[in-house]
Amino acid sequence: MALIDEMQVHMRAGRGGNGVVRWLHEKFKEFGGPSGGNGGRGGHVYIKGVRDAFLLARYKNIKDFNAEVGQAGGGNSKHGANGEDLFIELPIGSVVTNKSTKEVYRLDEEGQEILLLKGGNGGLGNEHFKSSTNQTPEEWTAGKNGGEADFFIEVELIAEAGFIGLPNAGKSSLLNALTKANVRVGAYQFTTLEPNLGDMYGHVLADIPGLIEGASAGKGLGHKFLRHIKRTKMLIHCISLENEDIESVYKTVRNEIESFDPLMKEKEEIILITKSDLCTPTELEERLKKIKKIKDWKGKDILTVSVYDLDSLKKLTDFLIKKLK
Ligand SMILES: Nc1nc2c(ncn2[C@@H]2O[C@H](COP(=O)(O)OP(=O)(O)OP(=O)(O)O)[C@@H](O)[C@H]2O)c(=O)[nH]1
Ligand SMILES: [Mg+2]
Repeated sequence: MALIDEMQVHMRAGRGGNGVVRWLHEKFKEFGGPSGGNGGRGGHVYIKGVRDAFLLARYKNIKDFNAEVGQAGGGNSKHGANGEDLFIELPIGSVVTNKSTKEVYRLDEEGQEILLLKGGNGGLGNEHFKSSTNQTPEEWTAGKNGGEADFFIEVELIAEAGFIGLPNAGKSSLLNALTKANVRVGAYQFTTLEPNLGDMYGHVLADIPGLIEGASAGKGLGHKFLRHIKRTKMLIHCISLENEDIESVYKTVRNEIESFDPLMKEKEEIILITKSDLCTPTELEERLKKIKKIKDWKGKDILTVSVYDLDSLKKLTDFLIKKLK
C-alpha cells in the first residue's frame, strides 16, 4: 500500500450564529419585551491522534475541512445551537504546521486531541440589549467568523526499527519476509520510492528507499525519507554480501545519515549482512572473520540473513523481538 505522508489542507472553524430581533407576543399585552436570542458558537477544529499509519490516504481527495456553523438565535429567548466541533483524525507522529502563524503541533499519542482553530462566538439577540432606558432595543449583532488557515501535515512514522542501507541491499525483501507487508522488490536500484511499514508481531518495522553517497545533498532519492526513522529505537543497517568492500559501504551510508541528523549517531544500530545464500557456508565463515574485525563495529551485534533461509529469518525475528521489548 502506498503511503501518503504529507498533505496540505485548508481548515475552517465554524462561524458563530447571528443574534436576532424578536418580540414577545403575549395575550392581552400590546407590547411584549425583546426576546431575540443569541447565536450559537461555531464549531472548533481539533486534530486527534490515531494508530493508523496509512490514514492520510483516506483524505486524498479532501482539501477543505470545515467545522459546523453556529445556529442563529430564535424567539422566546432561544439561543442558537453551537456548531459541532470537528475532530480530524491523523496518524500518531503527525506534525501539523499552521502556515499563517507558523505554529507547530505534534500528535504523539493515541487519543490525544489538540485544538487548532476556535469557532466564532455567536452574535447577541435584542434581548441582550434591554435596559432600564431602552425597553425596546432593535439592536443585534452578527456571529463572528471562526479561525481559518492553511495547514501542512507531515507524518513522521513511528516505527520501532528501521532498515537502512544502499539500494538493492535487500531491505524490502526483508520487510516482506519478516512481516506481511508485501511491498515491491526489484533487481534494480531504487525499487522503493516511498517508505513502507510492516508489523512484526506487534512491532512496527520501516523500510525506506536506498541511500547512496551524496543522498544528504539530494542525490538519488535524497534523504527526506530519513525523517521516518528519526524516532525509531533502532537502526538495522543492511549490507549485502555482494559488496566486496563491506566497510566502505557501511561508511558511505553512515555518512549520509549522520549528515542528515547528527542525533542518528546515538541510535542503537545492528549490522545485518544480507543475501548470505550467495556464499557457501565456508566462504561465509571466512568473510565473517574479516567482517568482525571492522573497527567501527566493536560491541555491535552482527547478524547474517537470507530471505531464502527460514532458519536465519527466525533467528533474526527472535533477536529483534527481544531487543525491541
Ligand atoms: N540471493 C538473494 N537475493 C536477495 C535476497 N534478498 C533480496 N534479494 C534480491 O535483491 C534484489 C533487491 O532487493 P530489494 O528488497 O528490492 O532491495 P532494497 O534494499 O529494498 O532496494 P531499494 O528499494 O532499491 O533500496 C532483488 O532482486 C531481490 O530478489 C537474499 O536474501 N538473497
Ligand atoms: Mg526497497
